[in-house]
Amino acid sequence: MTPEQISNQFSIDGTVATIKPFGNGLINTTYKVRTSENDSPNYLLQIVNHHIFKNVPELTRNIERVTSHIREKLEAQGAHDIDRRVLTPVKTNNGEGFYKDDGGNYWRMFLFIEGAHSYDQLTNIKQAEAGGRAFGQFQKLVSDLPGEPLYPVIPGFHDTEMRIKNFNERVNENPVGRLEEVQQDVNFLLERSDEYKKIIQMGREGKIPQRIVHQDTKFNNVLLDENDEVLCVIDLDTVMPGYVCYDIGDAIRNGANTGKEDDPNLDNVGINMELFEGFIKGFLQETNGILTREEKETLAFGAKLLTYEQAVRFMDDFLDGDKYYKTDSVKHNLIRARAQIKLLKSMEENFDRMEEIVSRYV
Ligand code: ADP
Ligand code: GN1
Ligand code: MG
Repeated sequence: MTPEQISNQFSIDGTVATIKPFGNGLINTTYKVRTSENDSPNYLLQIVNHHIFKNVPELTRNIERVTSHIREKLEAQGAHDIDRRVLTPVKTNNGEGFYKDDGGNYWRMFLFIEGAHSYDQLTNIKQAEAGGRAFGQFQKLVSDLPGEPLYPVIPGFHDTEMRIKNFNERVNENPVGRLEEVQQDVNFLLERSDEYKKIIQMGREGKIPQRIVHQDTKFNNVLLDENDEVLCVIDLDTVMPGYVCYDIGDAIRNGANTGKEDDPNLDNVGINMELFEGFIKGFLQETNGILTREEKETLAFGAKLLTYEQAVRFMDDFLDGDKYYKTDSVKHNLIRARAQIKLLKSMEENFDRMEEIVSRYV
């Protein structure tokens, strides 16, 4: 079926005019659906990657619960422009949250949020503060979600112990014969494995609480308005119970890098301390009152942890023959992994300053 036929399975206003690929996500496939009438909204159509998100009905239910809870809270606060402040899922003509086509693909739709910008890279400190605030606000909005815990869509998503165990297995198996050329990088990562099990261990010992967190806090998952003020956060597939340092940590990993996530020139890559400070400031502006002392002590470490984990994940996928992430070239995952290793080294060198900055905002 064509994307146009799929769109007509959903309960949309107006008639479909054009459908074009949209955005730079690494996991799902996204299209913008324009309608021909001026007074009809546009839509965002996605194929959910069901190899990664194995239970799409439960995933859909999580997103419905989270978005309707946020909407209710915004309404109760008398917020304006609510359709731009939270994602609005669109149902199928049969009232379902997704449409499964003959080929086994799962499609879903949201209202397209107009006038919104999402950037792959930040250009200034104001954006870093906005990014920090966006994920801080999100944590506050979902902190009182009623009902049973959210479904663990990807069990152990940021479970560093599990990631390291899987990585060790991959290294031992060396399934596509790529280990030799990356042995040094692999050693670098494995030497650090004990250090980065700390958060999981603290959680197990009850030193830090589990909360509902976003877990995929790339800057292009934040929508900003024309003045770079926060509209909302999107890409809610991984919203699950986890630890607070995952969100601010991944936001810094992705956003406070002087280079790109997949920068082939490692000289470009490093931690930008001004942007780091912006993220911390914005995040703590929103969350200072709800986080425990122990949680606040994990924030700077979270940036290192998520960078370490991302290096492990990209390298793991490289060793596995590129099965998880979309790639543009044979070495793309290796380039990504090396850029993350370089970023981690830079964070290790600057860690005392990072901790000192956090202590100024708590
Ligand atoms: P992926 O999981 O592949 O990253 P996303 O849900 O993040 O997919 O969507 C990809 C991109 O599409 C986002 O980075 C953002 O630019 C844009 N986008 C997603 N949802 C919306 C929306 N409802 N309105 C406007 N733009 C959106
Ligand atoms: C994926 O979907 P996207 O592009 O926002 C990945 C994240 C990684 C990120 C690295 C479900 O995010 O965990 O940090 O790529 N999402 C999933 O760019 O694995
Ligand atoms: Mg995304």
